[in-house]
Amino acid sequence: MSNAVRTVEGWHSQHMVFRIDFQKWAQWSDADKSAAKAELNAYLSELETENVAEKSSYAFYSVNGVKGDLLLWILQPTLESLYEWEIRFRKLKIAAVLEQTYSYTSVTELSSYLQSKMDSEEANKKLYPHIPKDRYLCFYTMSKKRDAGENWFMLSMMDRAKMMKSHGDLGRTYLDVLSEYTTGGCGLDAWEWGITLMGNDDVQFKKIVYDMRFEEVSARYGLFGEFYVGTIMDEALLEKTFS
Ligand code: 76R
Repeated sequence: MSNAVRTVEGWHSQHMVFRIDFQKWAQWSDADKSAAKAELNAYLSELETENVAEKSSYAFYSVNGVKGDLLLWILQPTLESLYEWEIRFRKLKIAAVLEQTYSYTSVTELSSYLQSKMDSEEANKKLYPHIPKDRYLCFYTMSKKRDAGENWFMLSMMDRAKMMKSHGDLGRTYLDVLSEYTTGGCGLDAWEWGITLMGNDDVQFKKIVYDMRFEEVSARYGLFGEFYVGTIMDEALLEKTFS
């Protein structure tokens, strides 16, 4: 019998990070700036229309620090439609002042560590999420260790399930202050998973990630990529950013 964990996949997911060239933007005429902002807003409202109809979902946030300034997360039913939205964004006028600094391609995922919950309402919400408009977002990638003597993938299903149960139990204590979305990138991108946390108190991101470091599954087997954290790009922040 295979030792592999069964997974169920939902929507395709693309996290994209862009840096804004403010010097270049400052040289644009007011007319060009307005046209570019209007076109970006039209693009975002199309995403919002699909989101409201629950055909897909998305999130648009700022990014603090040197890794970029904007994070656009798009969830779509297929790889093809994901690509279409991606290139449409990159063809927007405003893209002339954006440099893409990161992307992560993955798929929303549920694993059979959840056994009984695989086709529940809760499972559907994870596979086809309606991304909330929370004030803050934190995104990062992770993989699990495959070292000699410490290889997650060589453990028995029972050992992994036990650790994942404990992981889930800790995770659930945070559900009143944040929501978490796991997307799987095995075979699609460099890291095995993308973790997106959303909430209205950014300090809770630090708390959950720190708490989880003491959980065996993260403490012993977790490997992490960069962390991207930022604030929702609502109309006011968009206006401030591109003023
Ligand atoms: O018993 C259960 O219900 C477990 C459900 C569950 C699974 C299967 C679960 C719950 N997670 C699962 C899988 Mn998770 N999760 C992370 C991180 O920073 C770190 O140390 C780890 C990053 C966070 C913060 C988090 C939060 N989870 C996974 C997987 C795939 C593992 C695999 O297949 O091997 C990864 C990589 C991962 C990582 N997890 C929860 C949370 C939270 C808040 C919960 C409970 C809430 C919920 O079910 O929505």
